[in-house]
Amino acid sequence: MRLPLVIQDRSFNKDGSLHYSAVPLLDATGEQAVVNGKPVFTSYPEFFGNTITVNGKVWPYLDVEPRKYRFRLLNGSDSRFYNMWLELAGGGSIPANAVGLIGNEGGLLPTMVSVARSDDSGLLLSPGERADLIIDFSKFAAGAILTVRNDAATPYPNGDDVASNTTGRIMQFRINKPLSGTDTSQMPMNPKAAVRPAGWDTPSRTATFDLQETDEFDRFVYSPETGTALPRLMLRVNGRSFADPLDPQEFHSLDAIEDWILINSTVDMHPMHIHLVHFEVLEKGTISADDYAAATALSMPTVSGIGLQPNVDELGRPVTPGSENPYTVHASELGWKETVRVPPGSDTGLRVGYVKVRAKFDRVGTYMWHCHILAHEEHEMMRPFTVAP
Ligand SMILES: [Cu+2]
Repeated sequence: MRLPLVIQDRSFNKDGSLHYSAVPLLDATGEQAVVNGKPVFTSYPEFFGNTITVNGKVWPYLDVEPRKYRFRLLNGSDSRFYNMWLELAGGGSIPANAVGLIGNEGGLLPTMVSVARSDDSGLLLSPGERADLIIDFSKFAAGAILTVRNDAATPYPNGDDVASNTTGRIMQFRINKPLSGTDTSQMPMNPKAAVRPAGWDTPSRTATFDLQETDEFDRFVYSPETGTALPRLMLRVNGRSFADPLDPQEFHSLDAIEDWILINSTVDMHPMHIHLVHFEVLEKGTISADDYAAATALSMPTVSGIGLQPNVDELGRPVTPGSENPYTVHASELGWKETVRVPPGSDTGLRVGYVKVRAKFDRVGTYMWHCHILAHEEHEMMRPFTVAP
């Protein structure tokens, strides 16, 4: 059995229609902006719904047989991350070999990753990320009920809003169907090693992109919470908005193999999605804020001489590669990726996060790359790049 599961958070109005928050957009004089005679509203730079839907249904359940099922998960939420795990009704532990991650966006993983439990190994999915997952329901008693839970903080990872009784529940599996035939399938322990193109170990160039959260000072939003007007948040890449001209780093020679370093000085984790290419995630870690400040300015085209330190957390402490710490590359990120979670800077400002990826740009054209928090993308955290002979 192979089933797609599209996970999204939604809010609803009393009549059942979808609710999406919007606030008046104010101009520099404090009056609501008007375009073509109509008052302008703007969205928040993040949206979090208060219910969870799977394939369009709120908190659904699936009746299953006591056999292996293969699921293709997509986090299709606007802004919400999920750290998912299974909870057995009535208590009891989940066997580590009952839940195996075998692939992500670009294909299969070199080694299956157990993502069974909340304590040390949930399945973390940011908006835009996909997971190829096998659950073996034969490891549980007939009649068992498994709830897919979530305990990711919102905004991730530094937000105060820890998943609640509502957003902490995603769906259920109820093992109450008879076995329709013998399950002869095996859990694939080593699904597929990456096959890298020729020249992979000698990239021709390193491009550096700085993810920024800045304020607009001629556009304001009214905040109902505080009763005050605040500058509208603008997210930029190297100081550029979506419609700004291409930076030399955003031109790629056809078939070039290049590294991209994505730097994150904000407190949010940004799931950056690059169109066209599948890439390999090489490093995650931090940069000291002093090195970063010395090498950058808001309008910088490139950064050089910065002290990258892989597998170092927001306080400069070493972290174990492959661990759950967001400042290292996790085993679930070892396949071909399309979206990579870029770790945040520290809230003390001592260090900023970074990730380094490698890709081959093998098709001519102009493509997009953007934060897959859709509200960030719509607040300008999106850029084009061009591949040409
Ligand atoms: Cu973002």
